[in-house]
Amino acid sequence: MIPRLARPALLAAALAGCAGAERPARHEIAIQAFVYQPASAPVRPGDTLVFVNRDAVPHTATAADGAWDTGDIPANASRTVVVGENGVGGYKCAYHPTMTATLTQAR
Ligand SMILES: [Cu+2]
Repeated sequence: MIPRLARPALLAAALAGCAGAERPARHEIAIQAFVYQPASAPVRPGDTLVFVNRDAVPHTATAADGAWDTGDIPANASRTVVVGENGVGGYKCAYHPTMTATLTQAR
């Protein structure tokens, strides 16, 4: 038999394990020197992406398939998007085609 005092700890551990798998995550992606950092981020639907532009010029983060778009991210500003059901794939800056990065399926 499990001692009474152990039960809350076991329950908390079980809930923490569950929450770790399902709670939406927040991913900060910096844009610095015309590069997305990190260039590849593992995400799940419902996760939040925060793009922080540390350059002196505006950028965007625009899905290659057009599914989502931050719109303009002014210098030293940030924009937030929520990952959709089919949110994985490449994205780029609408102004600077060499700026590319990828969202991958988190496991
Ligand atoms: Cu750009």
